[in-house]
Amino acid sequence: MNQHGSVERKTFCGICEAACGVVVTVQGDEVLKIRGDVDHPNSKGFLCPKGAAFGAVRDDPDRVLKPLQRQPDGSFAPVSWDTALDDIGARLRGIIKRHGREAIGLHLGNPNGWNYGAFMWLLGMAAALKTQHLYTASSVDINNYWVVGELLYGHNLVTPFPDIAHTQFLIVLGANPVVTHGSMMTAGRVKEQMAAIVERGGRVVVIDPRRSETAAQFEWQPMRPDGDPWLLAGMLKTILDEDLADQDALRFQTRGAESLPALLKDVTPQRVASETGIAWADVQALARAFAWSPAAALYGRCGASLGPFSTLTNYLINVLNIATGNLDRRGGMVFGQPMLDTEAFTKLFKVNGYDRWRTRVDGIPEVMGTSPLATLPREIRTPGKGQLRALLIASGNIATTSCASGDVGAALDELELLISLDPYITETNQHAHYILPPTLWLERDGMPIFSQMHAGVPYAQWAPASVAPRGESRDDWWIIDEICKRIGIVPSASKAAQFLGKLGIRLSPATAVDLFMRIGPAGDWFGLKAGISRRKLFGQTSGVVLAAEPAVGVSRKRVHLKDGLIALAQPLMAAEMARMITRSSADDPAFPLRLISMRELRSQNSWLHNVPKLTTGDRRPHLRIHPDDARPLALIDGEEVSIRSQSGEITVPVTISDEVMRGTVALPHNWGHGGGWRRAVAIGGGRYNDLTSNAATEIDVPSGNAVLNGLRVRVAKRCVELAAAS
Ligand SMILES: Nc1nc2c(c(=O)[nH]1)N[C@H]1C(S)=C(S)[C@@H](COP(=O)(O)OP(=O)(O)OC[C@H]3O[C@@H](n4cnc5c(=O)[nH]c(N)nc54)[C@H](O)[C@@H]3O)O[C@H]1N2
Ligand SMILES: Nc1nc2c(c(=O)[nH]1)N[C@H]1C(S)=C(S)[C@@H](COP(=O)(O)OP(=O)(O)OC[C@H]3O[C@@H](n4cnc5c(=O)[nH]c(N)nc54)[C@H](O)[C@@H]3O)O[C@H]1N2
Ligand code: SF4
Ligand SMILES: [Mo]
Repeated sequence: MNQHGSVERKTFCGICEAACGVVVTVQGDEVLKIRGDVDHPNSKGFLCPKGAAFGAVRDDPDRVLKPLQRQPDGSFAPVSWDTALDDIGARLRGIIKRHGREAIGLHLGNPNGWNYGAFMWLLGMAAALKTQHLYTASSVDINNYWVVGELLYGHNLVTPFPDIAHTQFLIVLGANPVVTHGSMMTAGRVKEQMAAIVERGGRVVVIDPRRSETAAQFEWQPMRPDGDPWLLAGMLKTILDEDLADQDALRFQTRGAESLPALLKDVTPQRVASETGIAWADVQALARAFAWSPAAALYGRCGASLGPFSTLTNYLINVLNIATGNLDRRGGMVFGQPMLDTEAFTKLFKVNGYDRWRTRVDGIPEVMGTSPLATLPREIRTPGKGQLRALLIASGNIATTSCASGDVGAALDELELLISLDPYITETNQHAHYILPPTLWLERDGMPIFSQMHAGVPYAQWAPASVAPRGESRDDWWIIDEICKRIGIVPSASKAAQFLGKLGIRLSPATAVDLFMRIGPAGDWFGLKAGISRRKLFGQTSGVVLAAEPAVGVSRKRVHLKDGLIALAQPLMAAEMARMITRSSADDPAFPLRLISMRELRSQNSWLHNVPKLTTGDRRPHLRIHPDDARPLALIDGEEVSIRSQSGEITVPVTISDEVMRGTVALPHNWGHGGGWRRAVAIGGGRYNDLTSNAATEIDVPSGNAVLNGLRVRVAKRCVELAAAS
């Protein structure tokens, strides 16, 4: 404590996957300052504007600090925890009696990735309910990764990431790490690490329809939206045709490599060039450079993950890395080395898997026990056994962030009970019967359950809460536990926990994770080894380095399939390839442009839009359009335009700029707020996902992942569209 009575406490920022180490200056109940922690193994002192401004979220006058109950007139009134929880319990018991446990659903939004307690208790609650109505943000994001992990490596969570600290050639396919700080890779100071690749004589090539902040700093290769699987297929074809594959790697790491030429038999140079907008000679040159590099990594993210063939795209990304000998190589793609062995943990409780059952209404394969968000409105509306009647949403704003957001909002009103755990009244939970206030990451202990899986420097961190919770907020896991108590279930997939729970002994998530971590590869085995435990980590809150770099040469140990061999031959992927080849991708003259999403530095998906410091200037989402596309439409920079898709229409201001390719338009998503976050609502703006579709025919077939990019749209002056409509 210093002379002014303030103390410094270390933890990590719980906003995005970078999980930057932070030092929080606290005086009594107040957060005075948040700065980067130079001692953190990955972030080494880095902090972005969001982490630095987070104190304003904690102190936000619009923050929900008491349980809220919806009144008949639609307004919300504060009630006590007991009143809220008892009434929720009674209503859920009634629903179970009338419709069965399977009528209750759960949705896990993105911030659960930094909330291990909530994450475990929600999965545990779904397991105890034996409900198939488990939804997650992964189905508008990364379900295709989980499917490819299961198919190729035998476990959903095996998702290799680039070893950017050592690579000589990084291909960034549809990702913008300069703004997003990396996803499915926790590479601290990512911008500097990428710049260092070039400084040491290597290359960074960014393949993107937009000259993103990342593309602007490195080599930009423009490509048409949805060109990804075509580009990758063309590159793989080149590598196989020119005998550039690493046969030793294929023999040692894989089985089924002989199936690859047949997979590509209908991929022609002409089609690759027309689908990608990249000359065939350039595709070949890229493939050769990638294969010749001594250490290369092909990394794809949202731009490669939110298109109509996202599982196929992801499969091809993996195959290209494998076939060039870059998987499990220093400077290539590497396996994570987490503090908590999440692969073993999920395996033990049979969470991992694929297509063990299909969704009730649309018959879509489950992914890790979850159903896709695209199906949610139909699961609410379609009568019959298993119809979704009650939903608990934890940190999700799906009436904005899910595909066909307007339809989601409307469907939520048809539920018998909607409960939301969220610090704000959002456009989603304004439909709820109860809004329950959670603590925020500064106010609870933290271990980076998600980020630890893809850490460039494998590390362990577990830090106590930095500051006391505001108001009557409670940890998400506690809220879930209290609800479970009232319906007589123990939120766990573990039989032992179920048994103990019936005796009245309930573990906390901290105890459960600590137990499992201590008997894991990095654990202290209760004193038998020099490893980690929660108590030890609490004493070293900047985090402990587990290894200087991720191990390589471990693929046979890390692959969960027979003999540790990667299964390259995948009939499902051959079927997807055939579907792609036969699908016409000709432009629809009624919707001649392709819309893509855009993330911004001072935003995090649909939130942080109520923080004054992060919302200065004109924060309305502006549509970016190329001058050559704007001219025939007679658009004037800054004017309001209409964007129309097959599914909806929104109005936004336009910015004319050559940062997007001709034929592509880009729009920041997850704006257009409603509810009680007044500043966010006042900013206004069109809601991107009012243009997207949740039709079962408009999602990625194998994974159920939503299609949010490459959307066919037309843009027009407001008056022109209004005249056409009347
Ligand atoms: N500041 C900030 N950081 C964030 C977030 C945020 O909202 N703001 N969100 C977090 C979350 S949840 C995630 S998942 C990550 C996402 O991390 P990233 O994937 O790095 O983020 P995006 O901005 O979605 O990047 C996608 C890129 O793909 C391009 N693109 C669009 N369509 C296509 C296409 O068809 N093909 C190709 N090749 N490219 C395409 C876009 O122009 C964009 O530059 O970011 C996380 N970090
Ligand atoms: N068009 C388009 N749509 C997209 C995307 C895109 O690229 N384009 N990206 C998609 C992606 S990658 C993702 S991950 C999703 C994200 O979408 P969501 O999963 O809906 O996540 P967020 O918008 O990040 O936050 C959801 C809510 O969590 C609340 N919250 C924050 N911290 C806590 C906490 O500690 N506890 C609780 N209980 N609540 C908390 C916030 O107030 C906010 O209301 O959006 C997807 N939507
Ligand atoms: S990069 Fe992500 S984790 Fe780091 S400070 Fe910013 S929001 Fe927080
Ligand atoms: Mo995401």
